[in-house]
Amino acid sequence: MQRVITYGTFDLLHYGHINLLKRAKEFGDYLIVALSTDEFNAGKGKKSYFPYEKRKQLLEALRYVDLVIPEETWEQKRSDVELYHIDHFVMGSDWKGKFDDLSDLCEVHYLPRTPEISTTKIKRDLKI
Ligand code: C2G
Repeated sequence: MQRVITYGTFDLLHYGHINLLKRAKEFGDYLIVALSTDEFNAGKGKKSYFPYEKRKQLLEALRYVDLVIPEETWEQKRSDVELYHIDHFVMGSDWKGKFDDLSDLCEVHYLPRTPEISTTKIKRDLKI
């Protein structure tokens, strides 16, 4: 049983997110998504359109996702990897290099982002 984890806000869920989650799941058998809470997002200077519970509901409906846990701090990744016995840590390439310190605990993978789509672009195009 290979266990995978990834982190993010996943607001206005779109095909870039789905592509990431699909590829993350391909590293193993069980995918955990650590979903940024509204409070954590405020710390990132982000205000999501959907609140945490709605973003969680959307992710839990996806075939690739086995468990959604809250992401409340930047520092929780190491303890998450240990607590959930993670074998693969996966993030999009915009985070390349940022989490290499976890490579003593698990394999760290940065996957190419899906070009030309982002939550910011959706909001901009819809002017919300
Ligand atoms: N992503 C992608 N392609 C896109 C948009 C997003 O591959 N077109 C990926 C990002 O690289 C990230 C994941 O989808 O791995 C979630 O993206 P966000 O919700 O924007 O997450 P972010 O704000 O980067 O938060 O502690 C880590 C942070 O919580 C990550």
